Amino acid sequence: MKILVVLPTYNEAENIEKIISLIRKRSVDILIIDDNSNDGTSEIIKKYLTKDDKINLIQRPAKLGLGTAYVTGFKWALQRDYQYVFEMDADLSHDPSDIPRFIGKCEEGYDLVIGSRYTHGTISVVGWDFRRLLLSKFANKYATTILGLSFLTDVTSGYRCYRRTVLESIELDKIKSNGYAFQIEMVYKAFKKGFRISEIPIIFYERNSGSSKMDKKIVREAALMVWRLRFGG
Ligand SMILES: Nc1nc2c(ncn2[C@@H]2O[C@H](COP(=O)(O)OP(=O)(O)OP(=O)(O)O)[C@@H](O)[C@H]2O)c(=O)[nH]1
Ligand SMILES: [Mg+2]
Repeated sequence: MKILVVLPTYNEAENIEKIISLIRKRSVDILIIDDNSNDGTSEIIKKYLTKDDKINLIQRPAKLGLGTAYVTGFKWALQRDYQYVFEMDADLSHDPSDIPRFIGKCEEGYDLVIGSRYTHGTISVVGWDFRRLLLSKFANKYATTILGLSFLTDVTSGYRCYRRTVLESIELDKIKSNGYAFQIEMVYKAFKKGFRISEIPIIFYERNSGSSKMDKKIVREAALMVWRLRFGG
């Protein structure tokens, strides 16, 4: 079974070695999409490229956003024979030892499995203040209610596993959003196409090192995008 983790990076020099080694322990391939990080991230990655042919790198000329990074990675995966494609953050917020549980859930017959921080009414986030938690919980409630996805608890989660057929069916060039909105848009499109979607519980650890790329613009984009998706704009 061929599995790929797409790992977008922007200034993750402090985290990249650790995350690469944790993922490779799981014997899955990695594709890193680095957006011209200026902290030496790509130089570190290049050391691995010569040693391990399961690690791949696409370098883009500038910070072009998370959404287009994933679309680039998905297309790369589809040109090859990967059956499952993961999204994962490079800042150690997502634990690669969860990978087998995602695959197990897919094997039960699900096409998209989301790693949720909020299953069964619990909150498994380490390191967020109350404001950030509230924003995330509210964003999820808002999006799932408007889009008819109330059977899901975490549609903004960036830790997930797609069966190949999902990525083949979604018109990746038509994806409009980039930040959190990208995660919501992908689940909604998979749902609209009739794919089976499920969640597994994960623990999310807020980054210890490096800097956040979250900002108000990303939140605004998500709030508006939900309505565009709902009314097909
Ligand atoms: N290639 C690429 N990667 C990005 C871009 N923006 C963010 N990333 C990466 O996407 C992942 C998630 O970004 P984060 O900055 O952690 O965003 P977040 O998780 O919403 O916010 P934090 O609270 O800071 O963790 C990380 O691996 C980033 O390095 C981008 O424009 N291009
Ligand atoms: Mg993060």
